[in-house]
Amino acid sequence: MSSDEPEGVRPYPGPAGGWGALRAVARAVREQMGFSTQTRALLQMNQPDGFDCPGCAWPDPKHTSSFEFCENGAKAVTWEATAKRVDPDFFARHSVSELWGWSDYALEDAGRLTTPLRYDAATDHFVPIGWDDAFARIGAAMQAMDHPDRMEFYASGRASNEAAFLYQLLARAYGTNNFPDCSNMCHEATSVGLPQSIGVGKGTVTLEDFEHADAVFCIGHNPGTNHPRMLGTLREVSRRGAPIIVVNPLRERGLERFQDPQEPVEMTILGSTPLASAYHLVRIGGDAAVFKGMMKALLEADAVSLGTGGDGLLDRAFIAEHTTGLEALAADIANTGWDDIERRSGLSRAAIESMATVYWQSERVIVCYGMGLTQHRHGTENVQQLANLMLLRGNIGKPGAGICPLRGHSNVQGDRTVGITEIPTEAFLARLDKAFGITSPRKHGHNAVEAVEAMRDGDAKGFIGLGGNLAAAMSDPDATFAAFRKLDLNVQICTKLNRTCLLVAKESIVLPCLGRTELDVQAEGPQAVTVEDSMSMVHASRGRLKPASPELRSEPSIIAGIAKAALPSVRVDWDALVANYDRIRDKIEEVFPDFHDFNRRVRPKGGFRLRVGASNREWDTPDGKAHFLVFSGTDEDEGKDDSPLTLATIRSHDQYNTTIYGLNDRYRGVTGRRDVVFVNAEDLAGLGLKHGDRIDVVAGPGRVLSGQTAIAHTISKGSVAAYYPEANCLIALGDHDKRSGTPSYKSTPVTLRPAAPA
Ligand SMILES: Nc1nc2c(c(=O)[nH]1)N[C@H]1C(S)=C(S)[C@@H](COP(=O)(O)OP(=O)(O)OC[C@H]3O[C@@H](n4cnc5c(=O)[nH]c(N)nc54)[C@H](O)[C@@H]3O)O[C@H]1N2
Ligand SMILES: Nc1nc2c(c(=O)[nH]1)N[C@H]1C(S)=C(S)[C@@H](COP(=O)(O)OP(=O)(O)OC[C@H]3O[C@@H](n4cnc5c(=O)[nH]c(N)nc54)[C@H](O)[C@@H]3O)O[C@H]1N2
Ligand SMILES: [Mo]
Repeated sequence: MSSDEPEGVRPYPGPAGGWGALRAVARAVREQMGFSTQTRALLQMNQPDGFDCPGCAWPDPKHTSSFEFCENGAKAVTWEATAKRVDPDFFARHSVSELWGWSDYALEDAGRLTTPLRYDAATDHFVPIGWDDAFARIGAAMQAMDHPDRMEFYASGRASNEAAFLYQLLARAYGTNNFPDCSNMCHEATSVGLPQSIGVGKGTVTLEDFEHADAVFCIGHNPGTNHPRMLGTLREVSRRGAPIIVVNPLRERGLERFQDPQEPVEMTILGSTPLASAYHLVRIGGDAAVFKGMMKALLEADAVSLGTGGDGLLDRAFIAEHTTGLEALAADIANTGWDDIERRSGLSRAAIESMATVYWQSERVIVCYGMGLTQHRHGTENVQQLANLMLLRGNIGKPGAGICPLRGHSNVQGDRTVGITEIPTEAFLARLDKAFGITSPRKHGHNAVEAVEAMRDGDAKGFIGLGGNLAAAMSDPDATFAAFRKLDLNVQICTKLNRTCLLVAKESIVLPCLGRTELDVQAEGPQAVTVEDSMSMVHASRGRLKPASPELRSEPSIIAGIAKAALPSVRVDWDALVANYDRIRDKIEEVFPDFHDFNRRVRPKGGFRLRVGASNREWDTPDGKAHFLVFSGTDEDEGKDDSPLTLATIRSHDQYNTTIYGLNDRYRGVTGRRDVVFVNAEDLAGLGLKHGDRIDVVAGPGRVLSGQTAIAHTISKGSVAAYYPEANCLIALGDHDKRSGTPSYKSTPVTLRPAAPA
């Protein structure tokens, strides 16, 4: 290590994966589980008869055991299957005020919850409470609300289809569509943007399409950390010689080189496979400019081809048969100047033309994308410009081509499919009402930002969290924490203690639930749940481990318990549904025709794929066509990127959203700390700062992240990155995509200044 490197900072020389990943798996098992007999059961992960990995939503059709090989899957699983416990004794020792001072890492690392808890304001401690008492208190508080819209029903994307379906039934039978959920902070721009373009808010590809793609574009996502099993797929693409083009402000090792731990030869000769064939360091917030630039280059090259007697480069037959709106799009692209495109994207015209050339020289193209596209003020339009680009050459609905949004939580897509949405359609509500003999409310409800605003303004008084940690995940902790503290009721259904549990209300109850890995036995025997991955594949998941405590209940059974207490007059046989989840699946099938024959089709290994119209060139839009949509200009952050520096919040290699597993970010060369900010070396020098300086990041009055260490990193000029959730204090609650409500976590204008002496 060179002597002037800051502590814990040293460039990482190796490929992604490799022995580093295997060592990390071993460490995760040792630190969380010791030498318990449970560890062998972990090898059931993603086995035909085992449980679905809670780590990410990347598909795994071969169902080969990836526990030993997927480092971050192993971290997710060992974190849940930990031998550590927070039991009544723990809560007797530590007051809530004391726990509030603990870090997010320490709170969750303390272990699994073992018993229902109620906050006792007189002593400032959580105290154990029986399940029936807990349900009765929640039911009474819900009944005391003067309107059903006073309640917010939050969900995080780990909940199974069965739990999510019962949860939306509970809320709608109660009388509200207030469903803030993690998706609102994640791929909402996809869920809102793509239906207008192509009639469905999901990805259009299957894993098999990657075997046939002539080129793959990876835009604004970091698979080495967040979707590690995808590296195996990209490796195959690269080995076939198909180009992989990356657009990302940071150089991410997981997009550059991969050593596959499942490949003995690669491992023993220390070889690795290069991934990206071209890596474009775009400016944060420059993607709309990149897409429009690629379309401009394509349209220009198309005109040249036609002018010289060629057939042109657009798929004209596809466009004529399947789309509308090309003229308006072409006019807008013609109006968008190269100088504007270059300035916003931070990339040269030549670089963008080179991407366009790969694009049109390839018959079949897949574009993958993540939070780098969606978490902007115009995230929705960003996604739509990407769809335009794909439609120009008919790259949707043919083998080897399509759009591939990298979903977040392992079942976030499934939760949406089975009704967790604040903007339900009439057709769905009508079927739900018929299936259960209820009358669902028609008024649309709150998304995540709106829910916190309603709590802040006193319009919402009760909150139930089906998993997740909304208070820590949302922007603007000052505003968000204050909003939670005003509640009458805060109920958290979770596996571990987190910050949202500690924001106590008049009545605060924590209900500990089974995790994905654990055996779930109900009145009629052991149960399986189902989940839907990023590619619309639905399959079963069965936990095998002994539950962390005999008192834990499953999410469906907890939801049923709340429902029975809160809604005594609603005539749903909750007990029968929970006794055998087949009955919940029968009801899902009744409400959602796409799940026809659900129980039979989900039994075989691998499950089945839900219909995605666009994959078959069936466009579920009002006029049955795919739409080219115009986004004027290139400013995807509305004036914000006129600021010299723009900050994106990102995930380290040792975290799962607000869950911090450890303090290393191996591929970015950071060890034992998270108080770092990645900056371009020229930008640092321009500010008179050096690599290793202590700095404050300032986003506006009262919005300061202080005492960070500046790291000179391979990041585009004008771009700065820091870790989420620490940097959430820089982002205002009102700063979000107006169309989808997605907070613009990836585009905060900031300035850097030397930190005040400690
Ligand atoms: N181990 C692990 N796995 C996870 C998660 C986790 O926290 N840990 N989280 C899960 C969830 S909920 C989600 S949503 C996904 C998140 O998966 P990703 O989308 O990969 O997550 P991020 O780390 O937020 O950011 C992704 C990338 O966007 C780039 N970026 C930032 N701004 C821009 C921009 O303006 N343009 C472009 N082109 N790129 C930009 C960053 O450099 C970074 O490489 O992963 C899921 N899987
Ligand atoms: N600045 C910034 N903020 C962001 C983002 C960003 O990129 N930058 N990303 C956003 C994104 S993409 C997302 S998805 C959100 C994530 O927001 P959330 O989904 O709300 O947060 P998580 O950190 O995933 O939730 C962790 C908690 O879930 C509970 N849990 C874990 N497993 C289970 C289970 O099986 N059942 C139940 N009931 N509970 C369980 C545990 O108690 C744990 O504390 O954050 C968003 N916030
Ligand atoms: Mo997410």
